Amino acid sequence: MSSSSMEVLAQSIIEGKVDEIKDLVQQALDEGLPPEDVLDNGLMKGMEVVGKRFAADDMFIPEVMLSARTMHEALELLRPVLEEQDKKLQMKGKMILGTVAGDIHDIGKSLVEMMFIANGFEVVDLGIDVSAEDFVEAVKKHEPDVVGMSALLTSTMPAMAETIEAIDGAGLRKESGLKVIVGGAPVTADYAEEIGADFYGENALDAVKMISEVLAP
Ligand code: B1M
Repeated sequence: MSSSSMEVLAQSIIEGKVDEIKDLVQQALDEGLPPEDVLDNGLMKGMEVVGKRFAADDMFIPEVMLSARTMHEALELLRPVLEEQDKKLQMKGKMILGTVAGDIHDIGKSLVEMMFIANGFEVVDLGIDVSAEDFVEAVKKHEPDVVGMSALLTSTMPAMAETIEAIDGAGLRKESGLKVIVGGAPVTADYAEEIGADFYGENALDAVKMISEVLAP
C-alpha cells in the first residue's frame, strides 16, 4: 500500500469519516499491509494531528468527538486482527477510564480517551455511571498502569473517593505501581489530593502529559 493510502487513512480520522473508515481499513488489510502499519502510520498519525490541532484551538469539540468515534470504529476492526497475529503495539501504557457512578457526562472523558490513544496508550473505556465495584473488577481484569476517573457533578465527586477506597481496599494500588488520575470540571487539585488520587488532570492534554512523564521508561 502506498504512502498516499496511509495519508488517506490519517485524513479520514482527521475528517471524522466514521462511515467509511472500516472499509478503508479493510481495504488496506486486503492489500496485504501489516495491521500495525495501518495503525501506526495511518490511523495514529491522524489522531496525532487531531490532538495537536485541538490543543492549538484549531479544532473544536464536535470535530474531535467525531475523530474519536472514527478511531473507535477503526480499532474495532483492527484490534482482533492485531491480537490474532500477536502483534500488539508497543504501547506506552494501559489505562482504564470511566465516568464515575451516578454521572453520565462523557464528552470530557472521550476527549481524555482520544488524547491518550493519540499518545500511544491503550485505553479501556468503561463508559459512564461506572460503579466502584466495576472499576475494581476492571483493574483486576485488565491490569492497567493507570485508572482515570471523570466527574462533572459536584454530587458525583465523592464517587471518586469511594472508587479509590475500593481500589486500595482490594490492595490493587500498593506496590503495583498503579496510578490514579481524576478530572472533570468541578474537580480540583486540592480535592484530588484530599481523596488520595495520584494526579489531577485539568484537561485532557495536561493529563496525558503528566502520565506520559510518569510512565516514560
Ligand atoms: Co450536565 N451539568 N447535567 N448534562 N452539563 C453540567 C456539568 C452543569 C455544570 C450545568 C450547569 O448547571 N451549569 C451541571 C453540574 C452542576 C454541578 O454539579 N456542579 C450539570 C447538571 C446539573 C446536569 C443534570 C443534573 C441536569 C438535570 O438533569 N437536572 C444532569 C445530570 C445527569 C447525570 O449525570 N446523572 C445533566 C445532564 C447533561 C446532559 C445529558 C444533558 C449532557 C451530557 C451529555 C454527554 O456528556 N454525553 C450535559 C452537558 C452537555 C453539560 C454541560 C453543558 C457540558 C459538559 C461538557 O461536556 N463539557 C455542562 C455545563 C458546562 O460545563 N458548561 C453540564 C465539555 C467537556 C469537554 O468538558 O467534561 O469538563 P469537561 O472535560 C474537560 C475537563 O474537565 C477535563 O478534560 C476535558 C477537556 O480537555 N477532564 C478530565 C474531564 N474528565 C477528565 C478526566 C481526567 C483528566 C481531565 O483524568 C481521568
